[in-house]
Amino acid sequence: MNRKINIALIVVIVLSLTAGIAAFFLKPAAWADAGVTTVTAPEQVKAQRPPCFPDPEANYIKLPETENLALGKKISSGEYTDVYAESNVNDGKTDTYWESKGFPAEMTIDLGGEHEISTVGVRLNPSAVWEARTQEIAVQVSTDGEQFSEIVAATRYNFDPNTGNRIRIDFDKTGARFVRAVFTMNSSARTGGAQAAEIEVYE
Ligand SMILES: [Ca+2]
Repeated sequence: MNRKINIALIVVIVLSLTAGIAAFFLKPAAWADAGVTTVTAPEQVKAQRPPCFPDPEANYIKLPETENLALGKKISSGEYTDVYAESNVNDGKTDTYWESKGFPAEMTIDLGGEHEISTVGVRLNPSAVWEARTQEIAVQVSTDGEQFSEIVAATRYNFDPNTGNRIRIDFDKTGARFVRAVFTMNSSARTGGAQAAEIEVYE
């Protein structure tokens, strides 16, 4: 007798669960009648900033949105500090960086062919732990990799996390295959060399 009651209870429970699941999946229209609103989730691949929050990058120095010609290209430089090898300077990541051993420090990028270029950008990690600093940089260009001409004389640029820890060097459009950034000073007390997370070149 008890066994029959147990079976009957199990049947009732199973039927109730089945009905509940069916109602959940098959009757959204009934929910609407009950005051429930269904909202389709937007397509989203990263965290979105609600409009009421200020844009943390609003004051960042703008760099061109065109192709960065330096990305992944052949580069050459002198000695570097510790593990901060030159290959970090054009890997497309701001959390990897090149640090030279001493000054002057030259970083030469072979664009692989001649381009009409007009902007060089230098980035440090935008994180606030990379406090503001000044670096002195000149820009030289070449078409053959041997004869270089200076198109921007040594100038002191302020890197500041409030403006994205990046600087932009603009000059008259010039034909170049090789671009060389010459660093001659870094005000950061943490290093005796040049630092760059990325050096970028744009037409
Ligand atoms: Ca990098």
